[in-house]
Amino acid sequence: MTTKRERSSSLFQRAQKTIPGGVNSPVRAFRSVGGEPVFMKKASGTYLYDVDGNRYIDYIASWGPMILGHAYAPVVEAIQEYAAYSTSFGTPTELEIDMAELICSMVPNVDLIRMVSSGTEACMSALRLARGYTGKNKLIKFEGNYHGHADAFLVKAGSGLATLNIQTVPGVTAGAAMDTLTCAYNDIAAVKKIVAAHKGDVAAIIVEPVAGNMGCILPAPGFLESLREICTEEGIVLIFDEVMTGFRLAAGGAQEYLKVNADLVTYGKVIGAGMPVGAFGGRREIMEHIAPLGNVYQAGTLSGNPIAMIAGYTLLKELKAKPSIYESLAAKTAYLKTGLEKAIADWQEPFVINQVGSMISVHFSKEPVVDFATASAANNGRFSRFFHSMLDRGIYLPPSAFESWFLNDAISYEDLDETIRKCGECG
Ligand code: KE4
Repeated sequence: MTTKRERSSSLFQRAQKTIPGGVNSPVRAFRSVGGEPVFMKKASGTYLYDVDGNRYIDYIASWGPMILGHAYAPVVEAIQEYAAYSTSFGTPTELEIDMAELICSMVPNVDLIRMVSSGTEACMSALRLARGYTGKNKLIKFEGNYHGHADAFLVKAGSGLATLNIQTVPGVTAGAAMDTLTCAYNDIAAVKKIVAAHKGDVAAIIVEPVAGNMGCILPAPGFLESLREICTEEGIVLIFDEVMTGFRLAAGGAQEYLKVNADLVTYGKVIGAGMPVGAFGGRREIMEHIAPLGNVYQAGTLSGNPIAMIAGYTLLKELKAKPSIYESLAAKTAYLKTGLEKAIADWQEPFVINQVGSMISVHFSKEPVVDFATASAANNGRFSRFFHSMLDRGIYLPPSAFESWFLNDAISYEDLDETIRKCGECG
């Protein structure tokens, strides 16, 4: 079965003449699954519509933001209204206070929060703050975790680097990488060993509390709690990178869902409702080191942009007002998992499905997928064939085995049944 995508194909040829690889972010390029990326024209609810008029049930949700579905009316109307007041001032606005107060009312353990324009900026700034606050240099991150493309994080990172199998990134100097130490995700013994080997030098441990950049991988029981203990004992800043999990696993994100508090938390994706927004926040005693209060400099022309603020604020208010959305999303995702397990079991091929809340991923692996090594050892060529079989049937999955799928609450059980039925055809 093939779906006609001639206009997408011609746009991709044209795009490559002026945009590196024809895309503005590498994971969109289909490099690991093969074939040509699909150019979308519009989307509504849970459906994407490409430039050739094909409809897809969406399991990428713009890599997370579109948690209530595309073209969500209250968000669209708010953007339309506020765009008429100007799209940026370069001055403080009341909207930024409203947004900060709303976030601080939703998430635990954040006294002060600074808005930025991407998850990368949020994580980069949080790391600089942790180093400035502690006066220490080393960072511990986990293989397969992705915290955006700032130099310090491009060491054994997930997402596009795993997808493209980029081991070392040209342009990241030895100086930039030398302070980044890595451990396997879920390997707390390795963390203890590396902390002991660098006693007194570790400024921060940054972790995806639920990993979403090597597929969806859950923290092992006690993993996050042990990180918390180690950081408290050693005076290390624990940073939860909640760019994916924030406002997705629960209104209070992973800190609420998993009941472990970090010292700093970064946000992105859902917080902007599809507009460019990131944020980092945490306890006052740490955040007070950020300029202009302190000397840890961080800035941004469009940080707190009014259109981005009203979009994110409108969406977060909906999520705060209706926490039942999270039960609905988790139930739909669990239903999908059960259906996919039944459908794929008939193929007589090894596979595992990881799922937590509205994050899920399928791995053609004989063993549990619990870290980057087991995610990499899976039959990811089989995933590529699965991806295209589903795409040709109108189901849009993330174009990489190293990504989590994301459900939006506009999806119906009929859509889920259609997805499960079509998965059964892909064996
Ligand atoms: P951005 O700079 O892309 O807004 O956020 C970086 C980031 C930070 N932390 C986590 C946990 C993230 O997942 C991300 C970005 N995620 C990828 C998808 N896995 C974004 C997609 C892309 O690179 O185009």
